Amino acid sequence: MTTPGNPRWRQRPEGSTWGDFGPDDQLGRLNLLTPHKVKQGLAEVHDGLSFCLSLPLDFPGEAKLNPRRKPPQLKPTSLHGKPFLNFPLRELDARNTDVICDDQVLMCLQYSTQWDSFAHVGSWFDADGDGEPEMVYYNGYRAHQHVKGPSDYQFVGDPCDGPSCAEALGIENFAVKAIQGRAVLIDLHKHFGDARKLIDGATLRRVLEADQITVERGDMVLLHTGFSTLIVGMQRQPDMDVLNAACPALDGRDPALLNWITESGVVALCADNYAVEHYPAREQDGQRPALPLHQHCLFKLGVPLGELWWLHELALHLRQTKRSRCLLTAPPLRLPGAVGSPTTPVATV
Ligand code: UVW
Repeated sequence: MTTPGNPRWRQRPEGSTWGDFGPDDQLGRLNLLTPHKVKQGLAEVHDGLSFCLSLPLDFPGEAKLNPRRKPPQLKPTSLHGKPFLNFPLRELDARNTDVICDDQVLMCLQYSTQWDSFAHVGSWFDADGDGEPEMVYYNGYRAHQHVKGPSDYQFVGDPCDGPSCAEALGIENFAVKAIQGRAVLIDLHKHFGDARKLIDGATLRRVLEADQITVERGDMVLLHTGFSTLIVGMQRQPDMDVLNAACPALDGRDPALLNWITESGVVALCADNYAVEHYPAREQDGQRPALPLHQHCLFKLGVPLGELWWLHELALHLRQTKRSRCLLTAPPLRLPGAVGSPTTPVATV
């Protein structure tokens, strides 16, 4: 589709929402979290019970799920070579009675329970209509111009180290929006158990029908697959032979599934598994995204993805009470320029 007038793009990817929420939009479907949707979420609070939907952030353990992502490392802050942990303040003034602890963390922002921002996955696409594709992200924001890193892989031979910053589409935009509204839990684990099963559009529709679940425009979706429950049982020593063949995962190569995401008006997809979608995706010849559901959600539609959430207890409760909806409150860190973030989501029922 060609739409003149946007400073960043003249044509947008087929099936995308670029420009629909405004020329400079950076929130995508989060725009659908209106006061009405927050009130709908609040109307789901019957029992006053709250559920923490985060794993301990040092799970899954080791660097096996993704070798780039290492477990968090905590250590004290220090001054003049003195670590401030169990630090008696009388070291500074003999009259002080206080004892101080103060720490810092080195952490991969997408190691554990997390949100992907729209700067997490972009694509080669001819946004300016000159016949040549360029590296762009949601709503035409550009690699290097808006999403900045230390290396330009087109021109620099050797990648180099250095800082990065998403000057547009950073995760802080989601934090300011606050991410609160109604969520619907789809219990795939209840239907398919611990074995890997690719969930295509037809299968998803059958589950929704069997469980009498309706996803309405502006709802967030929680996908309970059982994957995080296995991870917790592995006690920070993930067994990849088991995990690679475990639990249901969305089939990002299925056009009917992608079409359901488009048509349903879902605001965010949050799963208790590694990538929401089955990864690596099913083989497909020719040029194609390696992460087709990420491309559809993060690049085209502006649908945030939540990964490695802890849904076990919430799913059990909803199963017992024959419900599927809750109030979900899940802001990421307000960390300017980051492309992903840990989150401690809370479901209230
Ligand atoms: C993959 O890397 C497969 O997914 P993500 O980066 O979103 O965790």
